[in-house]
Amino acid sequence: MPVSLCGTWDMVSNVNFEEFMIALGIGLYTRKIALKLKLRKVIEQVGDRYVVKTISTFRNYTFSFRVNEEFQEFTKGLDDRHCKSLVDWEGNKLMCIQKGEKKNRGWRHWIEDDKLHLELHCEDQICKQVFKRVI
Ligand code: YOG
Repeated sequence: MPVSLCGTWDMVSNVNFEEFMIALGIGLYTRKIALKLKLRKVIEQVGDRYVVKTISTFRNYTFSFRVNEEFQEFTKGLDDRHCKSLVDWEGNKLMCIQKGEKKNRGWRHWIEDDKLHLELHCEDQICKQVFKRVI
């Protein structure tokens, strides 16, 4: 059983976020706002269902899933696209494939050095975010 991702986590670094947003087709004005945000992740697990909340002063995004069960995801307030999303463990990494209009889209979460790591990818861009535990 991999180490738990559950908890409240605050962003400490965000590398290549702008290029990732460009790959998603996010407009300039929204990108400028988004780049200044310090995101918070709240990850909860109830039974085999996970809830991942991404929280900011600008917008929030909540995604809920069961591991290894395909879901319809609507990325409301992000790029507003519909995807067929599948989350599964890949060793110690929780990984999501988001099938839809954008090629090679998805993310990976894992714990390393007591930090929560997130790699978001879309087309040829990878954004790397690191979060530290709150409390
Ligand atoms: O997380 O899907 O943890 O769902 C990436 C934003 C900015 C909106 C954050 C508000 C992608 C404008 C969510 C951001 C850029 C920019 C706070 C990543 C799109 C639009 C909500 C994500 C996964 C993994 C869980």
